[in-house]
Amino acid sequence: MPAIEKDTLLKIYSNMVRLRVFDDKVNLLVESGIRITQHSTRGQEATQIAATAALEPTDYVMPYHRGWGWAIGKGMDPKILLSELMGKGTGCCAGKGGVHIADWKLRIMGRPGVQAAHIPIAAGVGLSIKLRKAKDVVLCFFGDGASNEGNIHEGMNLAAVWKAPVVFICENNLYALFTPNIETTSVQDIADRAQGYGIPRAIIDGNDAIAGYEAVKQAIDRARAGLGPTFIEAKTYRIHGHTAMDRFHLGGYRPKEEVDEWEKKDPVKRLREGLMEIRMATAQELDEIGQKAKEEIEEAEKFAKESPYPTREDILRDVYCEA
Ligand SMILES: Cc1ncc(C[n+]2csc(CCOP(=O)(O)OP(=O)(O)O)c2C)c(N)n1
Ligand SMILES: [Mg+2]
Repeated sequence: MPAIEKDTLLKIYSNMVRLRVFDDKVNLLVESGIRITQHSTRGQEATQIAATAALEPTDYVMPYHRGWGWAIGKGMDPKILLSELMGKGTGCCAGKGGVHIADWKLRIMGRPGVQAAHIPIAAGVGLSIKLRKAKDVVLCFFGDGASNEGNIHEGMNLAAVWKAPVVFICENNLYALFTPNIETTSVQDIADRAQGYGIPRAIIDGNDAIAGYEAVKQAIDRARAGLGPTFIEAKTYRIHGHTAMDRFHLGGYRPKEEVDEWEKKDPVKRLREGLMEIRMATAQELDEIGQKAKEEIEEAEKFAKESPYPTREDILRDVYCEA
C-alpha cells in the first residue's frame, strides 16, 4: 500500500489519462493536416505527471520538448494548451509560442528549443528562489540525449555549489532522435554522473507513477529544506516516434519487438490495475475519469478551432516586460 493519499493518486491517474487523450487528439489533428509539432508523451506519462503532482502551485517547472505532461500536470487547461499549439490567440503565449509553451502564472518557465540550454536557467531560477528567501522549488526535465550536452555540466555544478532548490529529472527513453543512447552515452546509468557534482541521485522505474511520485516528493522535500539539488533518472521509453514525422518508424532505428515489450509496461494501464488491486478505485470510477477526459478534449478541440489567430497588432504585444 503506497503512502500516498487517495486524492493524490486519483489526481495522478486522472492527469495521466487526460494527457493520453490529449496526445491522441493531437495525433488526429496532425493526421487531418493541422500543423502541430508533436513530441508525443505516449509511454512517458507517469514521471511527468507524478512529478508535477508533488509540487505546490507556487513551485516552478523548467520543461523540455518531450510531450506536455509537465503542462497538464502543472494545471494548464487543455483548451489553452491546444490553442497555443495551433497558434491561436487564446493560447498561453497568445499563439506566438506554438510548441514553446510558457505560462508565468503557472510558473512554467518556457520550453526551450535548444537541448539542455534550460539546465543553467533552472539553476538560475533556483538561485533566485534562494536570494528571495522563498520556499519554492524548481523541477527541471530533460532527456537522455540532452544529458550529453555541455550545459548540463555547468548547470548541475552551479546548482550544487549554490545548493539551489532544483530537482533534475532525466527521462531516459533510450533514444535521442534515431540514435540509441548506448552509442552516445558513456555510462549505463546517467544518474551516476550526479556524483561528480556532489548531487545525490535516484534511479526510478519511469513507468511506475507511484515510485515516481515518492522519489520526486523526497527530492522536493530535500530542496525545500535547503539541502540542494537531487538528480533523478527515470528509465522509460517513448512508444511513438520522435515527432509525428516518424510516427513509429518500426524496423528502422528500433525493432518492433522492443516497442511491443515496452507497450506491455504501459504506465496508464499499470496504474489503473494497481489502483484496482489495492481497492483504491473501481473499474467504473476509473472509466468515468476516462469519459470525462474525452469530453474535456472534445471541448478543447472546439475551443481551439473556433479561436482566432493573433492579429497583426498582437505581434508586438508582450515583446518587452515591465522592469
Ligand atoms: C543543441 C541541440 N542539438 C540538437 C537539437 C535537435 N534535437 C531536438 S530533440 C533532439 C533529441 C533529444 O533527445 P533526448 O534528450 O533524449 O529527448 P527525447 O526526444 O528522447 O525525449 C535533438 C537532437 C536541438 N534542439 N538542440
Ligand atoms: Mg531520449
